[in-house]
Amino acid sequence: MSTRGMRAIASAALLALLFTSTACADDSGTATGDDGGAGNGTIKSGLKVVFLPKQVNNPYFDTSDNKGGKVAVGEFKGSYSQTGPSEASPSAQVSYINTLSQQQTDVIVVSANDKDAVCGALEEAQQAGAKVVTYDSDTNPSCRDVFINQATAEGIAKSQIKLISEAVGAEGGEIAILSATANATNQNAWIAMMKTELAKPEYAKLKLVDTVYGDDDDQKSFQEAQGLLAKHPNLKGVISPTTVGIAAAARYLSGSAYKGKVQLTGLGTPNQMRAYVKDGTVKSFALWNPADLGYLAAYAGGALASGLIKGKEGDTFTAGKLGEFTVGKDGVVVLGDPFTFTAENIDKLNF
Ligand code: RAM
Repeated sequence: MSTRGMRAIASAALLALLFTSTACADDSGTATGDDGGAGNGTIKSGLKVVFLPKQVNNPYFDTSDNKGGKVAVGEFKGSYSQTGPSEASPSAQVSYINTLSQQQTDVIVVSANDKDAVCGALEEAQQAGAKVVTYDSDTNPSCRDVFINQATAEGIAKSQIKLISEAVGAEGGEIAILSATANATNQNAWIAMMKTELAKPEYAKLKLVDTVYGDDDDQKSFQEAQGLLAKHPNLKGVISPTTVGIAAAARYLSGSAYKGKVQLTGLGTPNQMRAYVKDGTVKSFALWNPADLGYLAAYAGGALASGLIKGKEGDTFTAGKLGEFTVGKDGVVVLGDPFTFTAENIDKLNF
């Protein structure tokens, strides 16, 4: 079978998987904490679980927290809430964490804007009895119990470079990155791996000429995209590995003379990107299911706070409809592989 045929089958299978879990997102399951090996108890009911995203006005986190985390916490009969800053700046989350410590929160689920800035506050929260789960963007491993990683940094980077290479075509040329905040743990890990990937012979014709930061702010990201095009007249493509950045860059390109000429890919939500795939600004982009990420993070927090796992390598726990997961090295649990969205599948997904 051709590589393309195999890829099509693999994509269809992944889409089916994504679909199934999205469709099930509102199912209310049993309060199971059946952990398949790390203890036989169930998750305690009544746990207070609070999600603290990078920022609260971001559709990506609305989905991960309010569509995923909330459902999971409901399943194990805890109390769910989301709180956080409206701007994704390095230290903006600290005062929220301090408040959560004082309120005797059982589980704090946090996506860190800066791996160091929130560490002291999280350690105090742990001393006050909270379990700390990072998701999406990690802190230093020493100040959390587990990190729920959406996909490996290597897997994300490989998919981003492959997508921009396919979009730009065989001639290659100059490319740039429009990232989130300069200190974001997740984007920085992905960018480092993208550079490793770009060093491979098959990508010799792609040249990374700039990396800029839109701070996960729509206006700043729009202006940074505009600035990149003004500064690099030969630019052939932009990778924006942030849902805020890619949507803003797509909006800029679609209203400019660069539409369809300068390629754009990155990590986006299908609902924010649909119009730009349909109008030809973007051929493809990637993401995981944010609802599943939040759902898994909540279950990990529930298992920690119930003493079912300690967050050590080899610990296993069951995350409701997603099944069993094993804690890996450094307390990391991986959700799965990134998924690619194109004109063919974008109408089938809604988040
Ligand atoms: C933005 C945030 C988030 C990242 C996604 C892809 O919403 O930066 O941390 O995971 O994009």
